[in-house]
Amino acid sequence: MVKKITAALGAVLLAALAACGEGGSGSAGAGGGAGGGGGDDTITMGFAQVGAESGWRTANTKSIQEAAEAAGIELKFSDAQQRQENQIKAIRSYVQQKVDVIAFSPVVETGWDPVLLEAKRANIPVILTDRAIDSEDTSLYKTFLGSDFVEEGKKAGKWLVENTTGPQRVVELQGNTGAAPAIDRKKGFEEEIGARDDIEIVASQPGDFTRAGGKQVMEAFLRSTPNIDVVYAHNDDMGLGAIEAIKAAGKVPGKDIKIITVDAVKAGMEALAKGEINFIVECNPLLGEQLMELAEKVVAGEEVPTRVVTEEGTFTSEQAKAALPDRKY
Ligand code: GYE
Repeated sequence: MVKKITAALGAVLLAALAACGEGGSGSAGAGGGAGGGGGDDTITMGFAQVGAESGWRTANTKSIQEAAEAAGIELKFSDAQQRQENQIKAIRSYVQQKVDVIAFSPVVETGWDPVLLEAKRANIPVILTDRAIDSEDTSLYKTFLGSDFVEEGKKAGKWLVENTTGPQRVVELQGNTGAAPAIDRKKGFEEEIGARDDIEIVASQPGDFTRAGGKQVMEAFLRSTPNIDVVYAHNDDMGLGAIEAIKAAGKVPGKDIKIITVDAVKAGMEALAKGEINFIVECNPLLGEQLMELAEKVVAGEEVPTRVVTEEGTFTSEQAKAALPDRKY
């Protein structure tokens, strides 16, 4: 019974997609029929993911895979293990396979022009999700769906400015070097703490957005940098790694050393509820549904906004306790 309903729903979706395709001029790629037996109008998307470095990324991947399935879009998925050369290879192979649309989350901001030019020449539209690229040629992609990372950094800095008094010595755990969220979260934070001349970033190093990276860098900071008051971590995972290092050094996270992070994934929210993290800026990984909607439009040759910003908030410890029971990731 359930199977039948699912099949019927699938058929309706396919019919709807077919109807969309008819009027439009843009079924550019010849990806139709590539496996899946979905008929000629099934959209095929090649998605080049950054990796599986964090809780955020895991939730993001799941969201994309589930949304593709729900929309009847055939997804070709690759994991670049945080290496740009792997992402470039994946994109190039999607061009060769003549997918209908390519989406990716660029691990770093620069160095994409040549491979995106190949996609453009093959008439395959590209959608950036989550992270932006730094290129003068905005014709290389149709739209960018994701958060405003400068804004996130500002929210983190503002909390520190408004919720502490007296000198604050901050250590910063950055995301991977050259990534949009690492660059922008640093920038936004620095802008806000500029309001107080007694807040100072005394050390700043990349921890690659991983728990192990955050722990390792924090251990080094604790050895080399005296009197640390605050950790600003560009994501929850690095903050969680820092908690381990702080405890191992005999200090109390959230009390002896305050911790501010970005993301608000479940493990981060649990640490916030316990008071081990003091403040989290939300970054929403559930981009799948919006991405599939954009993909359908772009493939049909419809206009889409060049920038779609995700809406998000912030959490204190009390707010984390209230939000946790309904948290999906
Ligand atoms: O904050 C971090 C992940 O690009 C927004 O990447 C994403 C960031 C996220 O590894 O946890």
